[in-house]
Amino acid sequence: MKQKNRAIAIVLGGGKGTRLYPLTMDRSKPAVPFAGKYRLVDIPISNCINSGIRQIYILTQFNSASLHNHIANTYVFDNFSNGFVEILAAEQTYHSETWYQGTADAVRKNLKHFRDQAADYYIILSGDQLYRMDFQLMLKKHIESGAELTIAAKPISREQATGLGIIGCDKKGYVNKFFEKPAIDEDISDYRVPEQVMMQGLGKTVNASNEYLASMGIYIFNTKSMEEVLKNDKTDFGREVIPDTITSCKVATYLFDDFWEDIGTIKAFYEMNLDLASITPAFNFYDEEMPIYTHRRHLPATKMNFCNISNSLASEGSIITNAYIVNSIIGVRTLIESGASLDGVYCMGASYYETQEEKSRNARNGIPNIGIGKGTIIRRAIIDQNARIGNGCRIGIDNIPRAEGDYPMYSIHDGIIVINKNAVIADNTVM
Ligand code: ADQ
Ligand code: ADP
Repeated sequence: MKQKNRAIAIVLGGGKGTRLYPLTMDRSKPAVPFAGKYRLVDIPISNCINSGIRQIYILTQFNSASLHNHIANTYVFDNFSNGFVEILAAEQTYHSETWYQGTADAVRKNLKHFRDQAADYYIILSGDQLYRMDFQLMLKKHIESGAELTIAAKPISREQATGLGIIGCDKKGYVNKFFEKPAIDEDISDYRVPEQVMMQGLGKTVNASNEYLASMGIYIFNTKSMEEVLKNDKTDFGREVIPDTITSCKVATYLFDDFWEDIGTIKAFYEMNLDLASITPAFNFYDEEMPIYTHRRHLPATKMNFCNISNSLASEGSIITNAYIVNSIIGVRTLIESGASLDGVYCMGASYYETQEEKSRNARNGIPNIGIGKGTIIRRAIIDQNARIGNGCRIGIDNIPRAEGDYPMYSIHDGIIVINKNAVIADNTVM
């Protein structure tokens, strides 16, 4: 018997875009390590599982080994739930060799897979946002409103509006206009949302300066309506498909005023990670009701010998010796040697431990071991997985010119130094 009101989830896992480059140099965006022990894709997938949605597609440009491993080893459902997480990579499409041209193009190219599920609703999600949401509540609102499309919407101020899709709606909360990312000097005053709409949607008043509604890039479509609105060659949801849908379909909003943040750029990604290590982070991972799931690695607890550590997170399997660490995240299997000092560092850790034999070979070849060497000082940096940082390095501390851009072993974006995955940084390097 077909389940009632069945919804499947489609996670948009990144374009050709280079916004998280170089973290996406060797892996697809959903596989980017996050918060010490997670991958970005764990956020939307966990929200789906916690909402009882277990048919989940991840659309990504390419299926990197790390993404495949992570999904295959983490999201294994029992035989009776029909649950799956399936990666649909652009490069693997039989009929088209080209990359997904945009979000709508990615969804359109995979409609045949979604049709096989005979779902009633498609839930479209972004792959680079941090939030916790019960999609069943949104689905309930969608069904009750009789809309063909419901857009999750967050009250925001005029200053926040430039990077987001802005929703205009009538007194009942139905969407009547949409403006994708208005410039700061654009007059959008007629997009102000009536107070009663905020009140109806949230059951409470909002901060007086939050008079606009931003699209959170989270959409619930009736399956037939989505098929209809994609019968063209429009490539993007935000720029084209959503504005079109408003003219042809009944579109509702689902108001949401809890924590929600886009983490799609190096700066946002860095700041959000470090915030998680602060005393009162904006997002709470410590929630057993709606946990964020990830790969069970069966690693031992982290060992700390004579350390001074504050406002920091240490993931499992690390060994930290005689180090000073503040405002930092230490990822899984990180080895930090004596006298190292870290401030404002997101260290992603390692995907394996080197054997004694490998370490001896490193020593013979003059290559640092994976981890952070003796007496190395690092400020304001992201260190990608398996990086080898030698002894006595000074990274991000000296007052030297640091031009933004990509260099052989690292990049600088928004003043943040990003050490590449597998990078080899020789002893006494200054950058
Ligand atoms: P953006 O996040 O700027 O705005 P977009 O670049 O389309 O929109 O990204 C949406 C999601 O799709 C991201 O997770 C991205 O990685 C992914 N994505 C982008 N191109 C893709 C492609 N070719 N194939 C697969 N996935 C792809 C959108 C809306 C705004 C809204 C914000 C909220 O357009 O209206 O306000 O999200 O963050
Ligand atoms: P994790 O899920 O712990 O973050 P990865 O997905 O990066 O780890 O790697 C998964 C597994 O692949 C590791 O547990 C390790 O066994 C293996 N692995 C990855 N890279 C290497 C390597 N360069 N040499 C040996 N084993 C590796």
